[in-house]
Amino acid sequence: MLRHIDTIAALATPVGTAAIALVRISGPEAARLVRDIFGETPVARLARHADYRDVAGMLLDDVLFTFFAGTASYTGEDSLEISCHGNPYIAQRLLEDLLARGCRSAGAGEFTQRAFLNGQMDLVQAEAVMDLIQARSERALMAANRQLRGALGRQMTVLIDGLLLTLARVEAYIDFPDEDLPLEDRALVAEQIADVLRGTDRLLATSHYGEVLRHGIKTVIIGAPNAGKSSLLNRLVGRERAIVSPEPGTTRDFIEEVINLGPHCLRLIDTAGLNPTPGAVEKLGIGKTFEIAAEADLFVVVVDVTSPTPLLDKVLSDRFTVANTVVIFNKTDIRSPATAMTEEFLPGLKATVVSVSAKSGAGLEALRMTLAELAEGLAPAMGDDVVAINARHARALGQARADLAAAAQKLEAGEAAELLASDLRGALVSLGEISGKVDNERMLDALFANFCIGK
Ligand SMILES: Nc1nc2c(ncn2[C@@H]2O[C@H](COP(=O)(O)OP(=O)(O)O)[C@@H](O)[C@H]2O)c(=O)[nH]1
Ligand SMILES: [Mg+2]
Repeated sequence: MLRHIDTIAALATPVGTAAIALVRISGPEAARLVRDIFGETPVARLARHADYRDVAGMLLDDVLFTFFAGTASYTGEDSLEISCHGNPYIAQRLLEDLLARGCRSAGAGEFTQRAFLNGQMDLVQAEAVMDLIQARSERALMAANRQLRGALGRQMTVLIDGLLLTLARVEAYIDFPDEDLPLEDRALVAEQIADVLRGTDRLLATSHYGEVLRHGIKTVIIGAPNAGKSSLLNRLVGRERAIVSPEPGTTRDFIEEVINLGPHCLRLIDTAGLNPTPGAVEKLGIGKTFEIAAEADLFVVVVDVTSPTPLLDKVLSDRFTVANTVVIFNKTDIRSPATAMTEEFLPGLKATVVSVSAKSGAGLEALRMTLAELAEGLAPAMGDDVVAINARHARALGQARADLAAAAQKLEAGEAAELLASDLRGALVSLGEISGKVDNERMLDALFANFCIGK
């Protein structure tokens, strides 16, 4: 086990927003600090009520502290948690006092980094902690909890074990250069490699959903100028977020807001209206609309029923499907939509149509339900052990995939076992990086730097 010689301290709660603040300390000096500050012999996992006096003897606060011994702590080393009153000034004074007593300020994610380095969790679980802190929807929370409890780790173990078995079989022939891999072994190895490839692909296929869970479902609101896109965004967000104006072309920049619908989190993006004869600034906005639409998960197409809508550009409408698009007939407080309207404006599109009035709020609930259903459809059907990988996992899996494919090809071409083994070993290294069998210190530092201070 790695030993950290310094003891770190940090505030683990948001400053100034809570009644109680938690100051966290981890490292070899934790037990001494209990004795020095509170004059008590540390007893593990026992909450103690005490006065906090600084080194100069000044009474700072009335606190609750808990000591955690050795591996029975989050970080895997002696730790101390002090709950003080949630006054940023008090918390600051406590932290300053702890520094005066020999602690050092913790870096971002340093507690979790220590937990990882001390073997309390693997890298995938450490990332799950970050996902938990940042989860904005029930689905994201569920996925993070599953990952924290080892769901992805288990699937990685299956892949790695399969690959180790294959490698062992191939390596057995390396020492006998005269002997080729016998035909029956060849078939078996080919089958095993294909198996690992399938597993790798299954995980890689969750990458986009992972993105959706971590950052929200990218939902773009598009339509002609003045169709009521900004009004609709405001309705869905529940406040006046975007400027609404009778003057067409008001929204030139992009307004992004996060909303929750049932267990889902949507990132709503209000775009510049698709004006067929735009001015210069408007043109820039429209270009950006196309860029955003190219990566969108869901489309909300707004049609103003009171005025003819220009046909949407084919580049856009080609991306619309029943599964990703809802067509809104807006301003129904003024006029009822003609039934032939969708066919007229979006020929051939079989998407759900919802009539609303962004002005009165009529139809908004139906729209929310439709959006929630579309969001539900984005989740991969994977049963209980659903995992959703992140960008780092996807990179490593992609590398492993390339090595595995190369190995399969070499096997097919009858190349030497040694060359085959080298590819398989490469794949093994890449898969190992996911749970953290890595010696790349810089990569680890970068990863934990994404955490917040105190975690
Ligand atoms: N009567 C009525 N007016 C609406 C409705 N939705 C939007 N408007 C009006 O239409 C104009 C353009 O709305 P806005 O949301 O800025 O449209 P955008 O250009 O598509 O973002 C504004 O004057 C809104 O008040 C609606 O449902 N009913
Ligand atoms: Mg607008």
